[in-house]
Amino acid sequence: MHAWPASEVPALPGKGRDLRIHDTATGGRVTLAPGPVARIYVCGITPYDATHMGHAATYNAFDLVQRVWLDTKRQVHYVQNVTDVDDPLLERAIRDGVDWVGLAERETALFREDMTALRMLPPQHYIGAVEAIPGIVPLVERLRDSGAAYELDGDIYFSVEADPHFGQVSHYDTELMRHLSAERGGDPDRPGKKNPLDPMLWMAAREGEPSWDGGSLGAGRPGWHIECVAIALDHLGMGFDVQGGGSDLIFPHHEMGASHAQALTGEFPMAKAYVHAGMVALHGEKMSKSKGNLVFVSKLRRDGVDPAAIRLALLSHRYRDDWEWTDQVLETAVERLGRWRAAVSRPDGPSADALVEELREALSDDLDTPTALAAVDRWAELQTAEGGEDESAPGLVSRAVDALLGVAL
Ligand code: 5CA
Ligand code: ZN
Repeated sequence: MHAWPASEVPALPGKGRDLRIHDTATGGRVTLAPGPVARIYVCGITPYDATHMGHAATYNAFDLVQRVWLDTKRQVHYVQNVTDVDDPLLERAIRDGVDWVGLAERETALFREDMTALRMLPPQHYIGAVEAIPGIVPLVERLRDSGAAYELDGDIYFSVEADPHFGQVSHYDTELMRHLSAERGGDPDRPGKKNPLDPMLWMAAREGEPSWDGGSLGAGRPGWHIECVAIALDHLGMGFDVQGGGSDLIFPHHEMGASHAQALTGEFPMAKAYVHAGMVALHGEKMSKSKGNLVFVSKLRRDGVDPAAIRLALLSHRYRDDWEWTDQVLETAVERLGRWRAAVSRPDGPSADALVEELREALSDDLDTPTALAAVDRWAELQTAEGGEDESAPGLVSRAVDALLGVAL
């Protein structure tokens, strides 16, 4: 699949700091020191509805991770998937009486537009689950042939006991795992499974549902976790730097994915850090396609809201926190954008060298965006109150806010 156009990332004087980020697996901060090419996999959308502020907040967090790396003069190898065949997508297509392929294409196209408008850096590899199927089949066959997977009435399940490190991403207890598995696409109550938590790797063709040639597996379609793992291993290999997504993906998705990859390769860990963004809520409940309590990026854009203001609204919260979207959050961002733009539109101003370092320090500190915004606020206030004589300052502030925060002033 094609991704979306990249906005240019201005180079800043000096060099950024290495990222210290919270890793779900170790439960603490890790300092990431990637090689010259940092490797990141971020779980993509299931394209049955438009991009909402929760999605945007999560992609914003991983966009910042990349901007910090780029500022340390590294390259970034970024991979993202599209879950373009899965139960919720098929269910929505049936509900609305539309073709599931068309639905997925339309919503993916809208997602690309939203990401472009928000200046999110595009992945180098943007891969759909459907196009990944030829690579998924041999992985499932390997897992089955090595005894890490088994068949149940034609479906193939992964045996969680096959990975000695199973449980080391989420550290959840069995009861919670079982509960979340049932809630998030698993089938812990299906009779005949070796362990109720075992996730499906390959689902045998069902009447009225799309299916693909699965070689020795028979016709069917892939399970959710193996889809992301096949794409990640194909394009990044084991031991990549960051596996990213929202906190609702910690279990089962990222736990199972890591176990699939570790059982396949015998290597540990799949990723150096498992990074999770908090959940954005609306009216007190997690924003979710299934509940329908959504604020869409595309709707705000149609209403004439500047995408830079949407981005500032996202940045005003710490990425790991759960937070609530309100009109006030957006109003504050619109007002802040106006102040910043006025401040950089002057021909000169107070020196911004210290500000660039403050931004670097804040972002390298587990993406502390509220502190970063406060630093720019202070420069803008000083500019308004006293001005300054540094002719390079307004341009430097614009470039720094663009390069590090993805906001075009
Ligand atoms: N296709 C899978 C991942 S392989 C999926 O979870 N798709 S999704 O469309 O449901 O979500 C896309 C991303 O947005 C995921 O990282 C998910 O954790 C995140 N996300 C979904 N809802 C919210 C929310 N309310 N707040 C923050 N992030 C969210
Ligand atoms: Zn995923």
